[in-house]
Amino acid sequence: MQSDPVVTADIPKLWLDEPDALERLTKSAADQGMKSIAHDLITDGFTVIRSAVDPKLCDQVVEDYREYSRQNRSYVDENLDINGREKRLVNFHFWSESEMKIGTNPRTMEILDFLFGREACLYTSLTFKYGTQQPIHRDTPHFATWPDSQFFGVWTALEDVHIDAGPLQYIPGGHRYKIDQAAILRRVEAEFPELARGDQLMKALDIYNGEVILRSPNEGRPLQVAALRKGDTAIWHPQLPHGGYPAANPDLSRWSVVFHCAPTEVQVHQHDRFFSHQGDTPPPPRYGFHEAFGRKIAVAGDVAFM
Ligand SMILES: O=C(O)CCC(=O)C(=O)O
Repeated sequence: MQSDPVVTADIPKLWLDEPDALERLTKSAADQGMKSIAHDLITDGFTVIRSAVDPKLCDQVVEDYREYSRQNRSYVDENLDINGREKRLVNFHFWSESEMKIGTNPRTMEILDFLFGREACLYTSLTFKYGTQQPIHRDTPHFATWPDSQFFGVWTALEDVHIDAGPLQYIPGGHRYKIDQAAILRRVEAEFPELARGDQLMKALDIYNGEVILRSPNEGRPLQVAALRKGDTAIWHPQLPHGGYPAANPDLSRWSVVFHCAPTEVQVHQHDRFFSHQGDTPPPPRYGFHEAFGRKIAVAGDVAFM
């Protein structure tokens, strides 16, 4: 059964981003493991929880994906990238109970509750058979919230990641510099008044992404490649510049899943709102929830390749 959006006024800023975050952490009654994760996210914007997920659950997701492919052969074949490899599969947690179990992993969710200071939920997910080789980017334009940065990417390796398969890459500390997205949109509106609104917003996104690529190497510490093994979970801050390292052998699999997580009371919006919505009041809610394994799961799109 689907429930309505949960709307709460006056959610405070993410405490990890406050100037006194480290002080608050010292005073917190949280366990050492939780504190160490929060510390990493405050200082680096990235953390790894080793062996967070039972390897058998990881194997089962891969098996479920193979079964999904058998049952949807023509849809899979119609959705290959230019190199003939399967694209990213959105929201596979609605098809695979094992993937839903990974997304709602009790310890990970408890950590997210602590990081948000309120109950966390699942928004959407992406399942990867291959490395994405995605350029360095921030997630904020695609997962926009009011207040900002109420979001974490929560990525689990479903197999040991081979260095040649295009591991995750990120720029530690690169989550702190600011980009004024409203100013970018104003510039685009002034320079390209003839463009349709959707095209102006896409152009603003291109400019924003370009600025992240250009500035991140100078604003953060040296780029890191995450060496993750089956069952390890990484969590990153939405402003962290990250992506998929180029794959020396793009035919190697790199089974993995990323969950996009937010507080239940904060709705996640897309790049159109990110650039154009003004002020502190959030835009109207856009999705309700299912429930699974005691957690709220956003009803935000079906299982589909993208
Ligand atoms: O898995 C990867 O290679 C990159 C994932 C990523 O950048 C993302 O999901 O935002």
